[in-house]
Amino acid sequence: MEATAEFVVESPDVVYGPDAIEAQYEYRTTCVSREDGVLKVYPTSTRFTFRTARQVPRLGVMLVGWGGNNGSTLTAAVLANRLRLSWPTRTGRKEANYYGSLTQAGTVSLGLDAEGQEVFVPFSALLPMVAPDDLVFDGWDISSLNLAEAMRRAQVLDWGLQEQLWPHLEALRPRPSVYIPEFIAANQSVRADNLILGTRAQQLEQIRRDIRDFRSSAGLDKVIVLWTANTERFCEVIPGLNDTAENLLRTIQLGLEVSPSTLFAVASILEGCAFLNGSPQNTLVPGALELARQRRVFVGGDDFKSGQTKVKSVLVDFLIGSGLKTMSIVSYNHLGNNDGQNLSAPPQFRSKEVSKSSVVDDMVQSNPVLYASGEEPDHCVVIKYVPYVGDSKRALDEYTSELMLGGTNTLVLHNTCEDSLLAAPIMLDLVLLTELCQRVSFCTDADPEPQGFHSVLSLLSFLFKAPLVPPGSPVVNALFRQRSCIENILRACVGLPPQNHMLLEHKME
Ligand code: NAI
Ligand code: DG6
Repeated sequence: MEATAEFVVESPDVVYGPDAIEAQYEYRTTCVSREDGVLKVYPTSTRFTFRTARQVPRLGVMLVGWGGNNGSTLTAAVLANRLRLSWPTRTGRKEANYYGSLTQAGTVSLGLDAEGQEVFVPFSALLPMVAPDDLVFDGWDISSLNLAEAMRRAQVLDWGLQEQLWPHLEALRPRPSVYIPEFIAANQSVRADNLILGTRAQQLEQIRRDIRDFRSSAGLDKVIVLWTANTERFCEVIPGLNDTAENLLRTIQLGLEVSPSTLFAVASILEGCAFLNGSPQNTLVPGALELARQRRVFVGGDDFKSGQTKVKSVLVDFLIGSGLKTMSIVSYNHLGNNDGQNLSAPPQFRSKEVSKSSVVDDMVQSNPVLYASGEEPDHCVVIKYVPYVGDSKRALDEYTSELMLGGTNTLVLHNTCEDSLLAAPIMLDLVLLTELCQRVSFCTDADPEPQGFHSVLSLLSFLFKAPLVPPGSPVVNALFRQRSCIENILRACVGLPPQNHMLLEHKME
């Protein structure tokens, strides 16, 4: 496969204009209704026109928690790639890459060539996307360390790489941020030396000024804000406080309870910037969701789906999908980075426990042959802070499933990895895909008024442990269904049919 492959779709349904790619697309699906005890299935077809603007913007990314392990690692990774850095390790020289990024290191099949072989291109070749090397970073942190010092504190990257990056990162310093001690663990107070003071309303205004300042001083067309700061405790959703956009804005003006992450979400939305939540807490309270909808701004969340949960959303899909009845899932983690220290406090652990535990619901509910209504596997999540292992997270999982005729199958997994090196490429994909979605509009024959995707950008589900979806929309956790959703929607934008893996050409004499 060629590493970079430009392609053109030769079809009367696809027009490559100077400004946009326009594709006519037949969306074929089915409607099901229950009639007299029988499920009636009606194939349906809707004609869509997709329009994708071709001009990629100069894109800025503002990370909340910029000086953390994920924030500093992502910034370092983009710089290392931009500068084409390589460095010695005990197993030989390594070169910068974007492994772990769906858009940069994943591929899609365009179809079969004359020899009947599949032709793959990088995911990023499907539609014009911002190149990660061109991203411009800025952000906030309650800790004042510059990005070089933050990289050293994180202890994620090889020393030879850190040395080369140091002069480039040293000049980058996080902007002061909002610190409300009761939302994160008390053990975080020692790093809180870089703060926006004042009332909640003044803090909101400062965040908004920061976004505007970054946009103008860096000459950006767009800014996306991504929360990668500490996991907060859940906030209560209370009528009158944060249940509507109006109430949430009033709450901020009155200085009533609002979490720092919700304050950042509101500031981003008011500035017209997409906001993505990489942590598990319920930042996007109903009032924030309503505000996003009113302002037509994308929001996405919650909690990056990086290692253990990604495997879980494949493995349980495999088990239940192949007809085995998974009855128990037990997941232990221990890690020694600052995230682990913050999660050692019960309210912050609780936020993570909730998001890590919700990830098999759709698979269980998809199989009424195995599970009676309301029945679900036992699911236990344990996280322990073990400073010595640093960012190298250990995840141990045990899956126990019932086999036919009373048999039992127990699978045990041990997964060790640098947590931030898994999270950073996911952050990259989130930003690149969100930006791309901002350039896509569509209409149908029945509703010719062009519209964009719903403000709750559920297309990003692949990248989140507890995907936010529009009200009433099914939540999909199964990883390959999530991946197919992204791939097939992007294919639709260039008039390609969904990937069906049937390979009928090879099933005929
Ligand atoms: P970290 O603790 O190294 O970084 C978080 C940073 O946020 C710290 O530098 C801290 O000073 C800063 N911070 C805390 N409150 C802040 C506020 N109000 N405003 C601005 N900055 C603030 O943690 P790490 O490893 O970078 O993870 C970040 C988040 O991503 C955590 O919530 C973690 O649970 C979540 N996450 C991480 C994954 C991974 O694989 N690394 C996967 C899924 C989620
Ligand atoms: C311990 O689980 C710490 C967490 O922040 C995780 O490392 C992070 O959420 C990644 O979780 P997972 O399940 O996607 O590997």
